[in-house]
Amino acid sequence: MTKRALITGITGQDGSYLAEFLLARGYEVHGIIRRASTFNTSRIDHIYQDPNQPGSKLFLHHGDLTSTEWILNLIYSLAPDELYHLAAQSHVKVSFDIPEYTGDVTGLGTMRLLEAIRRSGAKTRFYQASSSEMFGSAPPPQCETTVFQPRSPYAAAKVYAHWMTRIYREGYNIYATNGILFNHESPRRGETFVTRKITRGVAAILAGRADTLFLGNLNARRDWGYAPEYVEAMWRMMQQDAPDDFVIGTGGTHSVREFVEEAFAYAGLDWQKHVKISDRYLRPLEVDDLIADPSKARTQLGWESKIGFRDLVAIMVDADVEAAGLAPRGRGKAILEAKIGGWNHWHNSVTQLVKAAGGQAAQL
Ligand code: NDP
Ligand code: GDR
Repeated sequence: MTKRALITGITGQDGSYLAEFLLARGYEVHGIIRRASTFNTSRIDHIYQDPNQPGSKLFLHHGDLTSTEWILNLIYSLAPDELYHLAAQSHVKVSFDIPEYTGDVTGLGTMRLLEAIRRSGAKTRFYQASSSEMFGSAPPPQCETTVFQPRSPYAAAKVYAHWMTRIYREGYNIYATNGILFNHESPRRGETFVTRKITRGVAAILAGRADTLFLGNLNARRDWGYAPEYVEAMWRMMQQDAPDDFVIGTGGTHSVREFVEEAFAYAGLDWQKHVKISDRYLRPLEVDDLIADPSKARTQLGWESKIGFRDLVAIMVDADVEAAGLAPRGRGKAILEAKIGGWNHWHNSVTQLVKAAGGQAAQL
């Protein structure tokens, strides 16, 4: 029987990869998009299907996490087998600027969905996009039992959502799983997250369109992985007999400075000639070092990351260089072809990036 999935945040990095992944497995996929005066679907345009055509498997619905009017109806009428809740105000720095909105969307938004499942009585399995940011200042490596010490309004909102997921699991017997994912990146990463900002900056410098890249704290360390692999982990969690919590990451860590060095060196550039520090990108509080201990995911889900740090940098630089209209070095593309199957749609993602490249400002 065809399985039906509902994805919040389908227009984001993870939502777009997850939609591709589920469609490739024969799912009927429903996604929530926000009404906007301009198109906000560039990450999923390549998989769009006309819902009027027989055999369509992808359906989009308008909704916003700040309200409940759409949720109950949708859960009642669709009764999805699996609900992947990925939508959030997901930028940590921005959460210091708009803490109330972040709490509403990232925290309360999760409760609104869980409550709709409870009230509808649907047998929907629920996935919560929890985050390594919840660990905050807890010393690495971090695993499922590490105590959360959040360091931002975003992280605090995620801790609330994480615990509400457990409360609905244990209190109401709802299949509700938390995936505690460490940073994962790709050519589809939002342009204001540091990895993508760096790889776009490298491409703009190579293309002669910029000379300087302004960044904040270069000392922070993160466990960076490749996003398409992480959406497979989400799906694997939802196929377990019982709901649970899982940490997903590579088990390695690198500083922002190392990412900068690697990206510029791969492109044949000297980073010290181009990178400057701006206070604008510093945060009131910082998370210094995150390293996943993904042992549980390895043994229970059979999941392990295949793309390492240097490969990730090469993939992202190649994509942005190609999007800037230049010939990429090609190691990144070759790695994808060798290590990953066909479902990550490299060419489509790059085509969309080329279209989107027209003059977007990366300096938030
Ligand atoms: P993105 O920022 O790329 O995407 C966020 C999605 O949420 C977009 O589709 C966005 O819609 C949607 N959204 C934002 N606000 C609302 C709202 N009020 N109502 C409805 N939809 C909304 O995030 P990622 O894909 O990178 O991450 C997916 C999830 O995983 C997020 O919850 C994030 O916090 C979490 N996470 C991410 C990690 C990472 O490294 N990427 C690591 C750990 C957790 P629109 O396109 O209209 O803006
Ligand atoms: P993060 O990702 O906060 O880890 O949250 P981000 O890429 O924004 O920052 C990573 C580190 O880089 C430092 N940094 C800068 N960051 C940005 N955005 N811009 C800069 O110019 C810059 N210079 C240095 C930051 O201070 C930080 O230490 C991401 C998001 O996807 C969350 O939604 C997710 O939950 C976590 O990853 C896991």
